[in-house]
Amino acid sequence: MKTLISTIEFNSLGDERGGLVSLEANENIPFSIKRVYYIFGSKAGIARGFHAHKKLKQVAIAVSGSCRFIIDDGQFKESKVLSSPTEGLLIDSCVWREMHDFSHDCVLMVLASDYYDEADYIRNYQDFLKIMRK
Ligand code: T46
Repeated sequence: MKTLISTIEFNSLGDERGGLVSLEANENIPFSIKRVYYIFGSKAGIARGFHAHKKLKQVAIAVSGSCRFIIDDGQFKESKVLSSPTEGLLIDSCVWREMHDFSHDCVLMVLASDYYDEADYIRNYQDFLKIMRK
């Protein structure tokens, strides 16, 4: 069965001093990284996302705390809790994503394959379904 959740386990290079993870474009991140952003200080009960991207690929990592992603390809939906700085969620193009259940200490770091471009977003779910059913 097709799974929508694809994760990457990063090597922890930590030692007795603490943890360390190294992220390298086209090595343990499967694209050239053009942008990094992070989401933090999320208020209790808020949800984010609710869009898809036409071309953008991303890897999301909860470097602190936790949150829950819903990934939806227009046919199926799957949920994934991110709660480890050594685990990345690969978010492919053309999937609807939602983020829920942010812990107060969540820092969600996202590595993106391209620069910010509002024209790459599909922010209306009905438009997303139309595109996916073509
Ligand atoms: C995604 C999920 C996981 C920028 O100006 N530059 C940026 O690089 C980003 C990411 C956002 N923005 C602006 C656009 C909006 O005016 O910041 C504002 C908040 O962005 P948005 O409402 O799209 O944030 P989220 O948390 O709903 O979605 C974000 C990313 O936008 C999106 O690509 O896949 O995180």
